[in-house]
Amino acid sequence: TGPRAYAAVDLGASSGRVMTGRVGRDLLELTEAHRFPNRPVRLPEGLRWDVLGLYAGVLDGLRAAGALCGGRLGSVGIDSWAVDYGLLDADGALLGNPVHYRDARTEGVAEKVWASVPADELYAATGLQYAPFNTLYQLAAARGTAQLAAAERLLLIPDLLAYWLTGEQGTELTNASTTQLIDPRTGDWARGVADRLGVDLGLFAPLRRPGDPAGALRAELLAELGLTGPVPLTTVGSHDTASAVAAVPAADERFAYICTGTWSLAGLELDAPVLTEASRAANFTNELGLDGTVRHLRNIMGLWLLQECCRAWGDPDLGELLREAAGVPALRSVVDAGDAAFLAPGRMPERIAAACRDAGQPVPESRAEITRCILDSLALAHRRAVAEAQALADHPVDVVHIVGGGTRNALLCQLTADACGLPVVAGPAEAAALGNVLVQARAQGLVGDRAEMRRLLARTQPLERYEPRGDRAAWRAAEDRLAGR
Ligand code: LFR
Repeated sequence: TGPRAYAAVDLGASSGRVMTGRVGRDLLELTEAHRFPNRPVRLPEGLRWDVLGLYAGVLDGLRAAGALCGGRLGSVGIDSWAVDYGLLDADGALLGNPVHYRDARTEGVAEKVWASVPADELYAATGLQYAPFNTLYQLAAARGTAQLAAAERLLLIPDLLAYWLTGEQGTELTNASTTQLIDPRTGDWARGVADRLGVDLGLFAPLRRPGDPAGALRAELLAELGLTGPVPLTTVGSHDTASAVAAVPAADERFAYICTGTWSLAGLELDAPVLTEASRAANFTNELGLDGTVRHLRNIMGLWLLQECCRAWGDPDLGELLREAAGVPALRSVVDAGDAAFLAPGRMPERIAAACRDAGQPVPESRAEITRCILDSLALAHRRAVAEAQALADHPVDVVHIVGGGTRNALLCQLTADACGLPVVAGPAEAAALGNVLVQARAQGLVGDRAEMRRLLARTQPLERYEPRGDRAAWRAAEDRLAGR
């Protein structure tokens, strides 16, 4: 068979995109069909996603994707950020706007949950890091609300969009593993945890796995979108990080990855979860990936820190800002880029300055200095996560793969290589969309196993290599300074 075209819907925290991917024997080509902003909205009751706006963007995107390939799409796959969900009533209608994971409703909730199931037992059963936004804590925060009481169904964001496109409901496993209601050893629900916390697992639609069929576009949509039917939906790694890691172009298993974008997700791909007390104390998570793999990683605040500063500064030219930052002396002040104190939006330059002041370091003042502080801090957090992951999982690596939007930030890639003392291979930038497309192509027999997917990526995608430079002692000293050693 010749090459086939697939549509990948990939929703990020600040924008959504629909890409067409053409896949053949030696071909893997991605074209952006449509990109649209994802702007959270602050309502009196809190921070919400504009999910109808996103759905409209997806429809526009599918129309544009179809136009790029003569109306013939081999299939469609959807991925997005994790943990968030929409609730449906008994008629299948959406109840309210999905709550944004950066909303403040989960403040102080974890402590209440731990009073019923202690944090160490939760980790042993689910392998999930503590993050205030895990779906489990969101559900605990929603307890007693009229909306949750009326809900008959909970669909994670990609599953909600898939439902609107197809009329069929399911719960995709890689994303479900971020709810803190899945046992990473079995890939099935952690029923004990749900029972003890009074979570009704009946809210969830049946589990489905990457590669599983997920229905087909509703007939009414085909005409509206100019598509020739039937157009199947394929379940992909619907957690964007699962799709991104599937698209890491690694040659063997001795690699660490950093998925960069709004977040930096830094860690390892493993065959089994690491559920030790040391892993819990280091706040490493065990999320599920393709084919029973586990992502043992740490969430680092990522380029969110810089995005929020840029927003506060009225969106200056990023290229220029990065050039200036490259000229600022290295490692003058660093902040803990893993600190949940940076989770909420707003006043980011002031918060970063305050963190430096509190730690007795020089306070960055100019935009270039603050930018440099952020990039140094991210590289330092990458270094720590890559080192700790190897120790916790007893899994040494020779190379760090950076994928996602941060690959376009050459300074960040070079600093990460320097900090880790390892070569960095950067690319592809659109890893989540590529992983999404490849799983669809694999479901239709166009590519083989994960290793073959990775070989195809390495053969076809432009990659940039950064060798470690400079003095690692400076990074060690900055790490000690931050740890108060
Ligand atoms: C990245 C990501 C992370 C998840 C965070 C919140 O886009 O999916 O993996 O921890 O968003 O959902």
